Amino acid sequence: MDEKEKLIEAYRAMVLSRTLDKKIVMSQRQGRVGFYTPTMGQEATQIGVSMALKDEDLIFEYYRDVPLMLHRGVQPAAIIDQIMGNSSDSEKGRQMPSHYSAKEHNFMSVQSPVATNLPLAVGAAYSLKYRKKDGLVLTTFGDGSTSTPDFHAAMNLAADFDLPVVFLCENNKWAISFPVEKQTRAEIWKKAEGYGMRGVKVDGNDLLEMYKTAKEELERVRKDGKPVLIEAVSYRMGPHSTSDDPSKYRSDDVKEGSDKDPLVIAERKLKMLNYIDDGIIEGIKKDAKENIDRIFDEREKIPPPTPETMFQDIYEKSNWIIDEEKGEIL
Ligand SMILES: Cc1ncc(C[n+]2csc(CCOP(=O)(O)OP(=O)(O)O)c2C)c(N)n1
Ligand SMILES: [Mg+2]
Repeated sequence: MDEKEKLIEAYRAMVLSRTLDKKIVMSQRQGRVGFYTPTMGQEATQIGVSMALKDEDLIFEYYRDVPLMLHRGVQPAAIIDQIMGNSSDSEKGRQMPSHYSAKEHNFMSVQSPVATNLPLAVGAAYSLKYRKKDGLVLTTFGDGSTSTPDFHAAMNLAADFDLPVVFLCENNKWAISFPVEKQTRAEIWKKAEGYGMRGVKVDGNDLLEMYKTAKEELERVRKDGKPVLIEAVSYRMGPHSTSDDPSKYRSDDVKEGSDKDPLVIAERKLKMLNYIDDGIIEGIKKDAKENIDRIFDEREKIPPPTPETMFQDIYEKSNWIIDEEKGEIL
């Protein structure tokens, strides 16, 4: 795929995830979905990095990474199934919504305590190095997650052991209602130096900038096997979750369709390159809307997991304890 096709495909994934995001939020307001963590505003950050990944790479993502997952080939149906916790859900309805995984695309499962994915990513990178395997490990997290012991432990170990980890901080300026200015006195990318690691800051609202930086940085990690911290500055355009009301604590909203919207920035730049025009944009948006509406309606009809599934995946073979419990419940 040449660069032009790659960028158009990335733009298509941005539109798809924006469309899916809005559909899920709207459905939650209609009582059709329990809970969800919206991704609007972080599409360019995630897809720009995804464009620089290879199939063999391992990803320890966090709850806001739907655009990254969609761009890497996870189907919208799988995201909807997880949110609904239906019988097709990869987590069998046992996880909170927005706690995805996708084994076939090397996405590990999302954990609720923030930044706990970081030490796991470092462990996986150690394993890659020990077994002399190709590939790198990408781990993603928010600005607020840098205030955890896990961030420190993971950064230090990855640098000290020279491990191929890409730490992608998706700085969306907020940790629920807590602004990044109050979260830390230092710029996040600069913290890398304290661990003896390379750190870079990039405009996470700009797909082309994000891709350029990710390409350079990931190539470097593949070559020298050393970690990097990328701080991608974007903006959480929606609420923290569907249970949050940001009007209670902030007024500096970036409106959808405004100059700061990553989708608008991508459209402007891709038009300047003559890669897309208004007709193509309209077609991509129409296709996304039709597809997501159709898929959502289909997935909504899937029944919840049956009670039997509760007893699966506990032991390889059933035993008397499981059998006894089954007898009480089923
Ligand atoms: C260790 C831990 N502390 C607190 C929480 C509650 N919590 C859930 S999400 C969140 C905000 C995280 O903000 P950030 O890392 O910036 O990610 P964002 O949600 O903005 O993408 C908090 C405090 C948690 N899940 N885990
Ligand atoms: Mg944040």
